[in-house]
Amino acid sequence: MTRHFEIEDSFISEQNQKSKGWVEEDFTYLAKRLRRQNVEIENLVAKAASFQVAIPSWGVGTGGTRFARFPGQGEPRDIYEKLEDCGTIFKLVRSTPAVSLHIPWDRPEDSTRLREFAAGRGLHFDAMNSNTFQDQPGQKHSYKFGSLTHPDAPVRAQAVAHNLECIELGKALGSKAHTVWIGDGGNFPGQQHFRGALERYLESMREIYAALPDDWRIFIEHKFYEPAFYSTVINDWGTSYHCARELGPKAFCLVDLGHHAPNVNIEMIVARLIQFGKLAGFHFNDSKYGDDDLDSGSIKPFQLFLIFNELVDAELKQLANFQPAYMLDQSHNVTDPIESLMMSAAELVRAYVQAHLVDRAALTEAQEKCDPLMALNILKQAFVTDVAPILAVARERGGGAIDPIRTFRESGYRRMKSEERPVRKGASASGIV
Ligand code: RM4
Ligand code: MN
Ligand code: MN
Repeated sequence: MTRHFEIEDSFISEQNQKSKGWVEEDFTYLAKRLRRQNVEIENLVAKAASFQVAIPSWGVGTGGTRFARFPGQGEPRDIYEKLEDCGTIFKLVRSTPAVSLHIPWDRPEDSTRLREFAAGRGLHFDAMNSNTFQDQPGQKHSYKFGSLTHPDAPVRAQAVAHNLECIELGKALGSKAHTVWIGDGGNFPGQQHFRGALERYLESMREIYAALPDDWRIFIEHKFYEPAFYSTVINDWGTSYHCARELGPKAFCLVDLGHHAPNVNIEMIVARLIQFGKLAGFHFNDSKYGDDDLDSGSIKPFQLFLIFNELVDAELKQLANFQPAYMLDQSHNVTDPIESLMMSAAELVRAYVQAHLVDRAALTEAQEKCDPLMALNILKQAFVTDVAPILAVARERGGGAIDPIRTFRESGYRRMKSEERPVRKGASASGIV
């Protein structure tokens, strides 16, 4: 294979030299400030360095809406090129060593080769994702009226078989989890028998669950609407929780931030799932109206912080069954996907570090003394602390970029890729449309 352009480590450290001055100054100042609060900055740097979030293979391609897709220059054309981009993100931000695959969008022809290709870039594979919300060329039965919950047994069997294939592929790739999101639901009142559809879901999922290796987990992803506009079979966390309990100890509930009605208290859903030992993890994104798949932290950063506040509280208390899997699930329609993913990963680390800044003893005291103003104040103090120097130092010490976006732009990566990756005739990038 011809050698493809990569951002060299030496280039990253050259770029870092340019920012070293302000980082050191700001870091020293922040260390002093935090010491006044009895917080040791090095502990927060260690937390920042430990945070990991998976990149979805489909996220590095340009997304689109149901109206149009505006392809970017030099976007990846196959899974190997997608992994190249994931490797670049990892190199610059250091918090994204895992990739989550969507099947069949990114079905590998040769799993061993793909695994080696990924490992060569320091990457491994996180949860698998099945797709029974679209018909694939040559597929026998259509999912137009459902997949795992379809009234016809052969359609359900086909959807189950697809999920089993995902697990098989995942085993070969070293994955340890399988995420199931279905588009099943109804567009009109009366279209579906609500209880019947959920019964069929459980029946199908039991077959999939039975095929899980012992050390795997299965993640149920709920969504309140879309593509079905009247009702969805797995519409909310309550339904998801019921199903996870019915299935057994390897089944957990996954929270995609965009899958709730506007204004829903998502941090509370997170707390409930943690309390019940059934939180699978997250698909991070942000939204204003629905499943907008906007960049994490771009619309409601305080909500993101409050979610991490729950996560960090559980982490510090070392709660049972608390092992959240993190993935970004975004559609980059008007930005460079690499830049969006880098910035989003940093937003998550920011919220995580800020949540570690919450004075938990003081918060408990305010709660016990029924002092809402002080409780809010404690959270706000953590939320408004600018932890940017901590994130920059954690990245730099790990060999990443102090300023990932600027370093990426200066490297000319996208320009080089647009030469290496001329548009293939008739090819359309698969992914969220
Ligand atoms: C869905 C859901 C799934 C994702 C698809 C592409 O809305 O978020 O997780 O795989 O979109
Ligand atoms: Mn999702
Ligand atoms: Mn979604």
